Amino acid sequence: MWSFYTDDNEPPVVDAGPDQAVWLGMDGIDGQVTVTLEGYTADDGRPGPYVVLWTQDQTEAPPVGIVNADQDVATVTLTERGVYAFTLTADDGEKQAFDTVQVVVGDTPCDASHMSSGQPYLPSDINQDCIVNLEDFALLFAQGWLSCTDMLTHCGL
Ligand SMILES: [Ca+2]
Ligand SMILES: [Ca+2]
Repeated sequence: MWSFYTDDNEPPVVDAGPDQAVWLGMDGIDGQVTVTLEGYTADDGRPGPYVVLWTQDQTEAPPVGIVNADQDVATVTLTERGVYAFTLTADDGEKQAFDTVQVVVGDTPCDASHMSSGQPYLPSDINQDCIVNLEDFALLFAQGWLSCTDMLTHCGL
């Protein structure tokens, strides 16, 4: 007589949501930003109810508290610039699944944009505020205004 043990318990499904780029003051409160971690989990109900948990991954960013860390949708309030990572784990008691989301926090939208894209600033954007305008022009020329590098005639000055 043959007997088979079939393990038909499927592991949970976890989605930590899309990566986010935010900046301090984005909510209108100076020096902080509150981010919603839009997680999603599901399971086949076997072997029973499952539990979820948000945790913060260790990065260069400081540790923060996670509100509603045992629910799909949690929030974090961040007060320092940095690249944060959070992992959502679902555990049905037998099998686990997890997914990680990255949250970039910049000092300004411009800063956050460059932090998340990794793109360099335009060389002519001297003050790195994401726009090339007369302020950059003034900074560029103010640095060496009327200074002469001709040591022979001293530019006729
Ligand atoms: Ca399951
Ligand atoms: Ca500029």
